[in-house]
Amino acid sequence: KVIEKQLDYQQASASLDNLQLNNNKPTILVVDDEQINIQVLVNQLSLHNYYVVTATNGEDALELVDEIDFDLVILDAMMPKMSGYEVAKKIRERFSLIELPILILTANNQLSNICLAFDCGTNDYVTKPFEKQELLARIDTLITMKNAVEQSIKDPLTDIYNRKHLFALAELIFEDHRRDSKSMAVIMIDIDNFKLINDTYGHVEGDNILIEIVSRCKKVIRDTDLFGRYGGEEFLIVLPNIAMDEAIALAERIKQSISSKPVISDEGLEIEVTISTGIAINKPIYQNLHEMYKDVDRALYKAKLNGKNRVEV
Ligand code: GH3
Ligand code: MG
Ligand code: MG
Ligand code: MG
Repeated sequence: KVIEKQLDYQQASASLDNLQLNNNKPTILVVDDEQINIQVLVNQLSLHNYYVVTATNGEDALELVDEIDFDLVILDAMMPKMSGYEVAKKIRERFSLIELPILILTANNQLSNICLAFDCGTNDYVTKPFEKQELLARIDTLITMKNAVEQSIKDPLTDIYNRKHLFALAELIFEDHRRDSKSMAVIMIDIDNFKLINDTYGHVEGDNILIEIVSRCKKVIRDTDLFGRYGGEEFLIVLPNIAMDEAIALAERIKQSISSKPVISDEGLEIEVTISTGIAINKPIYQNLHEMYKDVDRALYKAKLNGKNRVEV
């Protein structure tokens, strides 16, 4: 059993390497405790140009879901230890219905189980033995919908949340923290002298710098923090459950990660980039998130006035 699991894991990490090399194919995680079922699906899906990663139990599946950006998870319902329903529920703690679709594939066609599956957050339910064409059609639809949603919430250049989606999620966090009197922070980042950078190195290089800045920020912030593009060269980070001193420390680390080493241009030039940052913490007097944005904007303005490449509150 242990060896089997290890092999499985090796297979999974090999898949991970492949994924990072070159893979534009939609990626599907197939979870089933029976190898024969997995094999049938892997054959079918690979033929139809999907990239397939497999797991034989829920625990491994959840680990993989944390590591790899899947487009779909196909779950067997009946598995020892953790059922497909439980796995679905756990996945839904991390990803919403529109972020990561789940399809349950099972021999069980009882109404109560079908309803349970949807209660646990699955998007679709197919019974075995399945019609190959129908299953493929359902998979295609689920993935098409996921991609469409993704495009509507992400900024195409940097692949982080766009302003509209960021605001919508931030609103939920704000209300949640207000209700429970918890502390949250908003950090606003603006690249210093970006117009000059564009004028000096061109807009294509400017775009590359935006992507690089986003990548450096991502390395510092936590998984639970919201990160989005506010405008041209302005970014917002929404930090749940954080006190002012921690937020300042985080903003300083971000500032440091950008100013400490130049961005290397396509032509090998070293481009020095700095950012200015404003921070606001939610206060009981704030009636809405908009008031917090106003404060964070004021703080950012202060950082610019006081010489840029700095953090202000
Ligand atoms: P400051 O230090 O005061 O922030 O000066 P700045 O030059 O950064 O500020 P300003 O607002 O004058 O200029 C922002 C520039 O960002 C102008 C615009 O051309 C550039 N910009 C906005 N969006 C993009 C983008 O998507 N790509 C590129 N390359 N440039 C962009
Ligand atoms: Mg099973
Ligand atoms: Mg600006
Ligand atoms: Mg700027």
